Amino acid sequence: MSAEVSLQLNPTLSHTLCYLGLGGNLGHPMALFDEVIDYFRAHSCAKAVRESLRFESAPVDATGPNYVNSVLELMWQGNAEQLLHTCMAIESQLGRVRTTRNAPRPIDVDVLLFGQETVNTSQLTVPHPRMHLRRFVLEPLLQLNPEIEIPGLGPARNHLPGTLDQIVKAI
Ligand code: PH2
Ligand code: MG
Ligand code: MG
Repeated sequence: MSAEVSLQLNPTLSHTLCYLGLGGNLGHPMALFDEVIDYFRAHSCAKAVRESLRFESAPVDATGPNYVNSVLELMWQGNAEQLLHTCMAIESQLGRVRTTRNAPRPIDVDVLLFGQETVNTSQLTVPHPRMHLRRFVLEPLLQLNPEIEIPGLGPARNHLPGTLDQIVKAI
């Protein structure tokens, strides 16, 4: 049996508690969020998938229609790069075409936290470098886990007061 096959069959390979940021401001983001959740619930490397409430907010550092945002919590069996590639795969499956940075998009799936690991590769930075500055991330994240820590930045809840000038509305 190849190493890859034996790894896939090993039920004890540990899972990591991860948080993903969902966002979208074109078309029907709510319907696409449902599809992202179905996709992760059906994925053999994911378990215990939970979504926060959804929030509407004005674009931050961007232009265009208001965004819908939420956070997904899941246990992921694999590494951070595999999770990133899975997020990118579902984004393109749902019709995301990358143009310019922060351009309006139907769906954005970002890796916010991968356990308490930090990742710095050309493709991926974890924790997400701006998550502690964005109320549309902190509100849903703290709803799922009020005690969550951001590696290097301490408890996420300590960063919320600095974002309260950003208006978010639960929908
Ligand atoms: N995403 C961005 C830029 N600005 N603003 C809001 N409100 N929500 C987002 O998801 C968002 C944003 C780039 O990913
Ligand atoms: Mg993204
Ligand atoms: Mg993003």
